[in-house]
Amino acid sequence: MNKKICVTGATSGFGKAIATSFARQGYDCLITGRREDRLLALANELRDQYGVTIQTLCFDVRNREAVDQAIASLPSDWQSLDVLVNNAGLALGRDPFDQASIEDWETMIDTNIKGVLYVTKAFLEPMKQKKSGHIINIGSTAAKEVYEKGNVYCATKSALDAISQSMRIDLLSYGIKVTTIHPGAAETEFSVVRFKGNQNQAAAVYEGYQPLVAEDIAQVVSFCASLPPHVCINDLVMTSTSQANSFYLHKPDIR
Ligand code: NDP
Ligand code: 8X3
Repeated sequence: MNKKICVTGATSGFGKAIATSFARQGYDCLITGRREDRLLALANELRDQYGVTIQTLCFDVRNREAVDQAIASLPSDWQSLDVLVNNAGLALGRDPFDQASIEDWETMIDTNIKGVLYVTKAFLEPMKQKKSGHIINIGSTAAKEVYEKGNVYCATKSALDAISQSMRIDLLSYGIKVTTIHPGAAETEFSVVRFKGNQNQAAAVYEGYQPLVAEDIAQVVSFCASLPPHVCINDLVMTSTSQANSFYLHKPDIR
């Protein structure tokens, strides 16, 4: 039987690349997101290309009832995962604290923190029972250094960092691995979402240097999941070679 992975937020960016990488390796994949058309298109593509089984679940991670119902609707073998990648997330706005929108803050808190809690809880019991499983959370360099106008986005990723550490401690006796991967700037739809559709503002984030691409993150997630049962990468920060941390970004093409 193939191993099973669930990737949240697989309709774009990291999630799509992660699902593709694991399907290529022969994993059966459960892919989730809110945009059903994209989920179905990716499912068909991965089935055709890699001959693995793909399940789709369309739900909003902020809606606890929807999360529970969607996961409970799965056949029991799909509820028992080898790997869960909590990837769905977003930033909204890049404004000083006093000017930022409270609605944006609530959306980020509900998605990046509460969404991870809901999804993880819903998949935990079978992992506990079989005393194995790997939870991989997608954090950010924003968790490590708070940057100007990053306020609540940074806070959500910092909270995720703390939650991951706590999961690692509390799930130790069940043999469940918890890995947090903290990427720096990567060119996906992330900035288009953050700047609410403003393509020019989004493109400017990646000008003048080579940012990470989604496949880089997928490669690292795959590596973490490929290690022997007794080895766990706990916390990993990865950036483009042009970036040292949230503050230092070298733009060789811009003088
Ligand atoms: P994208 O915008 O390309 O992808 C985000 C994914 O999250 C989409 O598939 C989207 O699906 C899903 N998503 C967002 N909100 C919800 C929701 N409420 N319910 C369900 N799914 C949701 O961005 P990235 O791939 O770049 O981001 C993936 C993760 O990586 C995020 O957690 C982000 O914070 C983090 N990250 C990104 C970095 C970057 O520079 N790009 C760097 C470090 C971390 P849909 O809209 O269909 O629901
Ligand atoms: C996304 C990277 O630098 O915009 O988490 O916070 S950054």
